[in-house]
Amino acid sequence: MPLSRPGDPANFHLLHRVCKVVVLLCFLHISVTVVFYVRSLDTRFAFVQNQQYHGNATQRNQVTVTDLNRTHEPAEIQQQEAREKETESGERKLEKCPETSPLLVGPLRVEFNVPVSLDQIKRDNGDVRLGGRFKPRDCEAQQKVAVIIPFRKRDEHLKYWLHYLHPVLQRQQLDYGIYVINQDGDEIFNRAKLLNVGYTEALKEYEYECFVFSDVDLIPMDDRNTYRCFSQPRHLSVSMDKFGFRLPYYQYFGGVSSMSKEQYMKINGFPNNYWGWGGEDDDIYNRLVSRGMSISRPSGEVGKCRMIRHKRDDKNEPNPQRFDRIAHTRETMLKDGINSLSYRVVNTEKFELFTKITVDVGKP
Ligand SMILES: *[C@@H]1O[C@H](CO)[C@@H](O)[C@H](O)[C@H]1NC(C)=O
Ligand SMILES: *[C@@H]1O[C@H](CO)[C@@H](O)[C@H](O)[C@H]1NC(C)=O
Ligand SMILES: [Mn+2]
Repeated sequence: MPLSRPGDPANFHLLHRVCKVVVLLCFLHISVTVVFYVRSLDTRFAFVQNQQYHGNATQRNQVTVTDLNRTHEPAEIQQQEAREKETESGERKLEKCPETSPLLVGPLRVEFNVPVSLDQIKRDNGDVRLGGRFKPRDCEAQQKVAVIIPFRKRDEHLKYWLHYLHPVLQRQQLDYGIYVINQDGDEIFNRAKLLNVGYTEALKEYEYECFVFSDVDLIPMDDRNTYRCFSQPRHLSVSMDKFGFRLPYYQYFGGVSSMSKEQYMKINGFPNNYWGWGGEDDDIYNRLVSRGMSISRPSGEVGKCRMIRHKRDDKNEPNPQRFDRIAHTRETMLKDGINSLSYRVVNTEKFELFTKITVDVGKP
């Protein structure tokens, strides 16, 4: 085959085609950049949008979450821990656990048709200590995590939760404790206030640096969805079966979420005056955004989870004031939150698999 020389028309033709491809690639690159830029604007101005709608989820665009893989690494937390370690008087200095636990197995089978027994769960989780505490034996956990579960009369759900979550949290090599915050009495339910109580009570017990807030009926379907904190507040229940394994709307922050102590303090904790169902999670979202934070999420695949089907509880009717409330988060958050929290602990019980704190949170 004769080699073509530079001036050859065939050669020129080839060059032409190469140029075309390059231009096409550039165009593709720009489009992708623009799409991502618009997406980030969307997050930043979501606060405003949020105030403009009075319907909820169902009317809004559904967002697939496969492209929301923004795993912000908790650099500050790690650095701080490293510093703390230096100053420790080291008797038994364990090495830090790896950033990603080698014990993870990925997707999990989650079912609610076979009943589980507490005795069996205890036998399966022999390393869990009184009050639902655990830390890895062979390494020092990356984070100390308090898991807070707002609760009332859902013992069946709690059993499933303990059955599925204890093994997962242990494989994630966390230094964790489980706090079930039980609303005393039969007044209307107040989820966010119970979360504030959980935060406060857990901190009295141990130097937790990360808080995971979880509904009792939500079970992750993949153990790579680590129940810990990130450099931004994290939404963990991103693809629930209830919503067809999608986010119901981009600003959704309900179900399971996590926040470091610093992130939580930055927003003055959660609102105390959302009585009944709905809106409190949107209020929390507004708080985050108004303090310049954004949501971090696992991918839609890793963030899959199942909700135990149930009827709406008594005394948890939709809160008619919720739309009005979330429209004023920016003003109310300064005086309503962890700085205005008041409650009375009725009873603290240490069970083998969890700590149950029964609390009187008052009424509207
Ligand atoms: C998400 O990010 C991690 C770490 O960068 C990567 O290993 C993983 O493959 C990504 N997953 C998806 C679905 O993009
Ligand atoms: C909107 O719906 C979501 C999902 O059901 C819920 O968590 C949230 O509280 C609702 N917000 C309002 C304002 O009703
Ligand atoms: Mn539910």
